[in-house]
Amino acid sequence: MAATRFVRFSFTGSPFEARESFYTDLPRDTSPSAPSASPPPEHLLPTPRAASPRAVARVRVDKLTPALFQERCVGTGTPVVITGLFEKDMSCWELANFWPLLDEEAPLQCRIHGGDRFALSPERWSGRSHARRVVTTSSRRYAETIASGVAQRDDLYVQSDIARTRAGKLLQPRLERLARATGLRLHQQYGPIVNMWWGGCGHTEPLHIDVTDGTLLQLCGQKHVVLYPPCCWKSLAPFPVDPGGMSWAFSRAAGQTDPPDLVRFPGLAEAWPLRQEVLLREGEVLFIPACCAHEIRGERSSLSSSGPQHVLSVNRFWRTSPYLVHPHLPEDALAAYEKCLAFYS
Ligand SMILES: O=C(O)CCC(=O)C(=O)O
Repeated sequence: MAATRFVRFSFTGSPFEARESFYTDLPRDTSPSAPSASPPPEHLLPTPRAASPRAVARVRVDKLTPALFQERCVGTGTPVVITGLFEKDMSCWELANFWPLLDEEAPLQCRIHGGDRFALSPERWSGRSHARRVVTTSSRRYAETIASGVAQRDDLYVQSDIARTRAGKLLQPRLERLARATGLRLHQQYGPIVNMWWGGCGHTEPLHIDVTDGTLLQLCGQKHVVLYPPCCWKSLAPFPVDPGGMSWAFSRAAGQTDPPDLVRFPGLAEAWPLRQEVLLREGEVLFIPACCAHEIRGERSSLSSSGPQHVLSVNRFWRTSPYLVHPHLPEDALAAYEKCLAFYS
């Protein structure tokens, strides 16, 4: 979800220069669990007419240094999957073990999208949401709707800051380690947020950007993620700035499949060949750079038993230089960002 609360940061110095993607000398994850099909680094360089989406590189957390990460990933707007942050046993994040780690009675806002692909139909959205409506629930009741299959049937989704819960406290040391390894710094307004994304299998968060760097930690189930380099955002049909309408951080070209609709979205002719795809597995972390558009579908994990399964992740938005955001926003969004959001970088 797009970050919406930021403070102003004034622009000084020279305009930001366009960034190029590269992976060349990131130390790659060569552990036995790393996917053996990863193409060699030179295949990951941008190939504007590539027929199939490019892969996202994987790197072990213990191979990272802040200088390397800042130069190769933050500075270039390059997503990467970070492995090795969690131990192998992820059972505490399974549905039955997880929901009691939240405050049982604390209200959670649950979005009801509807099982008719409403969340992927921007032409049907009205107002400021891609959900039909929002209801209040609790972790216990929501876990029941997942276990009964209702959450999947009606495409329900919960997003909430769980930093103060037992689950959030369990995750803080991992997030601190991630910060030490990457040099990512706490966002001045969000602070140590632990932003939970919780649903049944099959929900898709439609194509959008965040104006901060983000890290998505996959705790249960897996996520299929499509990403576009930050330079593509203007070609991806972003919503215009409209105080009563959908956020300008979302795209009208959500839910595209191959081949994309180039008649309605001619900008996709440029952007589509530059997209990347990754299946984010349990225990992995995806670094999503600011302005890197992403669409994320939750899926059942192939490792799990046949019982009810939920898809659970948390993300954190990090402090981000406006210089990394500025070149990628359309004019109207840039004015809105400067007015109220860049303050909070
Ligand atoms: O996992 C999701 O459903 C959305 C996550 C997201 O948009 C993000 O991490 O920025």
